[in-house]
Amino acid sequence: MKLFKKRDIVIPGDGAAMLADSIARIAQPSRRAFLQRSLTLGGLSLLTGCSIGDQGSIDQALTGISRFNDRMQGLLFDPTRLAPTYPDSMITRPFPFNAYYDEDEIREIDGGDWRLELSGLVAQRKPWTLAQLRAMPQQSQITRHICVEGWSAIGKWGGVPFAHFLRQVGADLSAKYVGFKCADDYFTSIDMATALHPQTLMALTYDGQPLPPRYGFPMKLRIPTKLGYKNPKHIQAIFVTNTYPGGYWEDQGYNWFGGS
Ligand SMILES: Nc1nc2c(c(=O)[nH]1)N[C@H]1C(S)=C(S)[C@@H](COP(=O)(O)O)O[C@H]1N2
Ligand SMILES: [Mo]
Repeated sequence: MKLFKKRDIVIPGDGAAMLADSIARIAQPSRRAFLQRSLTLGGLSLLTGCSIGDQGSIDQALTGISRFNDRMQGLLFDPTRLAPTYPDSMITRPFPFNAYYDEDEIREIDGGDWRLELSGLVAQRKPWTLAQLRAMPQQSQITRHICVEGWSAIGKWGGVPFAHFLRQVGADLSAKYVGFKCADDYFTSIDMATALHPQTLMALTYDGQPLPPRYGFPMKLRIPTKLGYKNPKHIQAIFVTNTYPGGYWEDQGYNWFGGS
């Protein structure tokens, strides 16, 4: 495994455990048995061609396993299954801040100057202003955010259903990936099925107020079916592509799918 910056972080769930978990949830016994048979460690090393001789090939094999896990998780993803929602009384106050830097480095973005840029497999690439996004249909939900660093918290986000936005701009909905570039140089990407999930929001508000800088002003993606690092804050650009875009933490070993 590679060394991580700043903090010691464990790959979420570890690939095999996550797969075991997913397998356990599969209803059909025949399919479950097939996966169990094919997902022994030996099987995985055959799949990836891992020779346990040197660090480079182990890294490569682990990356291979993680890509394999991504594909399995993509296959197991149920686009209609909703993440749990909670009552107002369960909101975590104060909601935690987290980023790859400390609070004194939180980016202050001018909402008036800000433009959301679009690129890639999108028909209408005109940049969007904050006012234009605020004029679109909004939805609000109280969901749990789970960070791989070992904490979770319940919060309330409101904004534009991302599926609605992607349709509006004529995104190629058959493309594989949607990528995000953030004002703090963070970046990540998600699978199209998750982008179109009914609870995936372009969040403009937190707890009924415009998103504060700490939580990603002016806009973040709130994806309650995915782990914290797959929820980009301070989004500046969105692109649709069939070329694997990776992500800030994903490129350092975090599992790319990062969700359920
Ligand atoms: N732009 C940006 N987005 C980001 C991050 C970041 O460092 N920069 N960190 C991610 C991680 S690991 C977590 S847990 C959440 C934290 O969001 P919060 O500050 O609203 O709790 O943001 C995610 N999105
Ligand atoms: Mo996180």
